[in-house]
Amino acid sequence: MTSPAFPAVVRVVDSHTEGEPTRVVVDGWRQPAGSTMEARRDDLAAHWDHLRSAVVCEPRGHNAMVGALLTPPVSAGAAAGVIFFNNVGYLGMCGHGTIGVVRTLEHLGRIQIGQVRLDTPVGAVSAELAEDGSVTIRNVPSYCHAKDVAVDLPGLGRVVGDVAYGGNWFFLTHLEGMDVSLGNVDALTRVTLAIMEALRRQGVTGASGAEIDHVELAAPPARPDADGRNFVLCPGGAYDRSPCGTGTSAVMAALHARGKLAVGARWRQESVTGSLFTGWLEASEGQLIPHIRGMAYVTGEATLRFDPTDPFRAGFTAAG
Ligand code: PYC
Repeated sequence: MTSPAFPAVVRVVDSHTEGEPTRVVVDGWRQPAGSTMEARRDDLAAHWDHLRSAVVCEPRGHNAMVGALLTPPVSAGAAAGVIFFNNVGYLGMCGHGTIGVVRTLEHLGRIQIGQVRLDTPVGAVSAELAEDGSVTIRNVPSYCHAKDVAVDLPGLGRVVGDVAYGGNWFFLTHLEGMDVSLGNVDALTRVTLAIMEALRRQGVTGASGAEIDHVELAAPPARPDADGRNFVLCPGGAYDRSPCGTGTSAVMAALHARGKLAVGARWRQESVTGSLFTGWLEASEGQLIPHIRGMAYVTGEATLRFDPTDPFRAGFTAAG
């Protein structure tokens, strides 16, 4: 067996968006082949998956780290393409990651205050970087696919929730009396993993059989300036430290489908860490376009090395 190829070094810029980390690859990683972002993501998965795990998993990263590979754009007017990935695979879109990418591009001097468009495997997203450093993303169209879907958890009983799309597929539910706080993340992780397994066992999917790979629990807010608090389990078993951009998009689409959130009305989503995104829906050509506003902060720049004698140079994760 030939060992996988590694570049000499990969340069990254780290940031966090309302608590959730993003590691943007800015140099060193050979560009994936393909003329669409989907084809490029598939090329990465087929030929460079060892680099995905090397960059975001231990010992260089950890299970909650989301990576973002910048590529040349595929559509006119876009500043760059971006492929998001995590400890187990690839994300269609990533809201907190997009906010992190925008702040990183500003940090690198590649963009200024104002509008920027990025291509992703699930479509183009635009973002506005404001003077105060906040970033507002205009996400891909979102919708509620199915309401009141029941899943049975062994030993825990029946859980009912909505299946909604916000750039990734979500099962949105709440568990009466569940403490949605940082002190309870082990129990929250256990129960949301059980829900994820039950969805798979019972064949509950998004549109066209798409896998539901995020589970979101809603709870009353702890902050006086928030409308709801959440706990979001991501693919790979880590929880989102931010309020989750694609999750907030899915929640707003589901609330709208229930007549509980009007187009344009603000939805202030608090995370399990107490951070906040502000979102709203725009109606455009029969579709609901979520807008999500939050803050990201650059936390570091690093040059990653891949010693050929290192047995862990491709990274490792307990999740995969
Ligand atoms: O902000 O959309 C998001 C996200 C997805 C997974 C982690 N963060």
